[in-house]
Parts: sequence; structure tokens; C-alpha cells
Amino acid sequence: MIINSNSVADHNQKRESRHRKKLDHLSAVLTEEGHAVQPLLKKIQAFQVAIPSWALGTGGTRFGRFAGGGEPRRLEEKMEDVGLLHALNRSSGAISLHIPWDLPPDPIKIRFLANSFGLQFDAVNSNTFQDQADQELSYKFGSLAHTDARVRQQAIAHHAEVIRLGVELGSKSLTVWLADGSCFPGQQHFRRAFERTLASLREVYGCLPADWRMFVEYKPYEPNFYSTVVGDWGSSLLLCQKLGEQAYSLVDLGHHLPNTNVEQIVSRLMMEGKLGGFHFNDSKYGDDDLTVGSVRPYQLFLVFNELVDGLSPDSARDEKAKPPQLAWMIDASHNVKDPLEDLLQSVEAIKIAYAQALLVDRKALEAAQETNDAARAQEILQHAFRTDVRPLLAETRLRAGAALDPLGFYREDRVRETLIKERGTKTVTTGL
Ligand code: AFD
Ligand code: MN
Ligand code: MN
Repeated sequence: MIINSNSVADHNQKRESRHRKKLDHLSAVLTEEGHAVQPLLKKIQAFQVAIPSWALGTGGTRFGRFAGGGEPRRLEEKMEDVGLLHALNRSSGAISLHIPWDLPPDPIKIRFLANSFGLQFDAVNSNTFQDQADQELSYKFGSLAHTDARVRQQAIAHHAEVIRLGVELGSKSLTVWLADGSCFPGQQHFRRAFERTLASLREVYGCLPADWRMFVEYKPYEPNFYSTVVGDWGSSLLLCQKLGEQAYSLVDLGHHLPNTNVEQIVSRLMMEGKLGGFHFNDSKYGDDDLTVGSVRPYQLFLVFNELVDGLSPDSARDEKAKPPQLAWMIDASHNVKDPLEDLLQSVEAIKIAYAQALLVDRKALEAAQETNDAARAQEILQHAFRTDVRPLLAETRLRAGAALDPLGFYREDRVRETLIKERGTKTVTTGL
């Protein structure tokens, strides 16, 4: 289905005067505090978040999956769904594919379709954590780190194929997440597993076109429960430093042990010029893949506080810290919400955190830090965090022809009901 722009205009018209009041008030306050509102709006509007193809269907746990209706049955429908999101918020202009879940039947046609929705192809993702029906050798005991060179070769060849497809689609990066590791002490030799992974990744790296980047994602556990070869940011950074300048670490917010100071990791990786991008999600316990900002919005804000600090030109104190072009993506999918509603909420939460971080008085914060004034530093951060920036986001949507209230529109316009009519109640998405 295609969102009718007249319906969006009606929706906006009904809400516009209320929106104006809120925006006028906020603009006056921000101006008084020394912020230039128009440049802020520009930055917020420019911020685009990629949608992973696997988040468009209901996710599941190992105990079950409770699919809703009208889920996309093939790649074209997944793109249609991202197109819907983008029409509603004008902030989701990219899709990230997972191969082979999203094997494009005809890359030229798919590219054309993406164009018609105003979408770009973000990073392509490889999959060596599952065995496919036509696959010769098993990944049960790993892929790029496997003890058997033939399995490693098979996994390398898969990555080369993913890059080849990505090139055809116009993608510019590859995200590698490996499930390799061990479930029991003694099962795997730590150093040899790491060295094999590095050697395999070097071959994959060799297949990258010159204008591509490789993102190495880390995760501490699951599906392996004792050790993971690329288990933490240290291992990811080490690999990326050894691989070369096209390799970057990718931070998935859910891939940390409880209470890890993720914002400090973000700062360290930026300091080394090795932060490549994000997989946003939220969690209470582990890799829960919950809606971004639903559990710990303050942590999300603190992450963005580091990002904005690191990305600002005056914080680039040396060549290495030059702001990189970061890849922003959601990586969430779970059981209970309509996936499209979840994604609308996630994009909104990310942009709220970003906008709040833009409001932090960095000079005052630096002064507080240099004088060890912890109370003042907290006041500065929380003043920004507690500012209701939603009217700014709404204004950027209004200007871009998107909906003032995307989720409200989605429900009023009965988008899910239409998708169910078009696709049926019992649809199964390819993926996990
Ligand atoms: C994993 C990782 C990785 C992977 C995805 C597969 O976050 O991004 O592609 O889930 O569903 O936990
Ligand atoms: Mn991820
Ligand atoms: Mn994950």
C-alpha cells in the first residue's frame, strides 16, 4: 500500500494549531538559552535511521513466535513497509538487507523499486550463524573461526557473494556479525580461534570495493554461552585495527553485559576513529531487542551525548578523531508489538535522544568537568535530557510532508488492517 499524501495533509491540518503553540513556546525558550532553532531543525531533519529487513516481521524467542497479520512475504513487500515508514516520518530512508533471507531476485528491479520509495540500501548483512538447505558444510561449530579450513572457505565465499550483491544494489558497507564461539570451557582455543577469524576476515576485507566499509559487530554471548570470538569492543577494535582503514567497529546497544558503560565505549571508539555505526535497540537484561528508548532512554541520551561531542568539529583534536560518517541502524524485533509501530517508536526515540544531545551546553559542561563540579555537570546533562524536544521533531516532519503524529496516523488510517487485507492474516516473513 502507498500512504495517501492528502490523508497526511488532513491529519496534519487537524493538529497544526496545537503543534504551533508547542513549537512557539519551545523555540522561545531555546532561543533565550542561546540556541539557533533553524539549524537545529536542519540537523534533526537530516538524521536518517536505516531499518533492518528482519524487523518488519514479528520477532520471536526460542519459546515461540506470535506473528501478526499482513507481514511482508518477500523483499519487495519489506521495502514497501520501509517505504510506508519513510512516508510517515521522512526519517527512515534506508533499508538493511540480510543475505540469504533477502536474496534480491532481480537487483536492478529491486533498486528501481527502492528508488520509487526514496530508499537507499544501507549495510548488507551476512549470515553464517544458520545452515541453509543447500549448504554443503555446517556452521554448527562456527564459520570464519571454524577449525576446518573448508568451512572457513565456504563462509568467506558467502561474504564475497554478499558484497557482490550489495554492489549491485548500491550498498556501501558490509556488517559482519559472527556467532562463532564456544559453549563450554576448553572447547575452543581462544587465540587460535581469534587468529583464524582474523585470517578469514582479511580475505573478506580483500573483496571490499575501495569505497566500502566493513563493520565488525561484537556480542558477548548467545548462541554460544561460554565464549564468543568477537565478544567485546576490544576484540572488535583489535580486528579492525589489524584489518585496515576500511574496517570499523559496530556497537549494538544490546550486545553488552548488564551495566556496561556503553557511552564510554562509544567515546573510546570515536577517539580511535574506529566507530563505524550502531544497531539501536533497548534491553533490560541482555540482547532483548526491545523498542529503542523503551527501557533506558537516559542511556540512549548519554550515548548521543558522546556522539554529538565526538562529531562536533571542535572536538576533533587530532586527525584520527575526525568525525567519521556513521551508519545508524535499528536492530530490534520481538514478540508483542506491531513491528511497524515498534519501528516508528524506535526512530522517534533515536531522534529525540539526538535532539536532546544537541542541546547540551558543551562549553559549560567542559568547564564543570575541568573544575570537578559533578553537581553542575549533572544539571547540564539533565537539563538537556528533560527538555521536551518533540515539537522540533514534529516540525521537521511537517516541513518534509510527513505526519505530525506518525503512530497516530498509522492507527487512524488503519494501515495494518489494509496490509492484512492485501497480504492475508497468516503471512510468514523470511528471517529468524
Ligand atoms: C544478532 C546481531 C546481528 C544479526 C542479527 C540477526 O545483532 O546484527 O544480524 O541479530 O537477527 O543478534
Ligand atoms: Mn545487531
Ligand atoms: Mn543482537
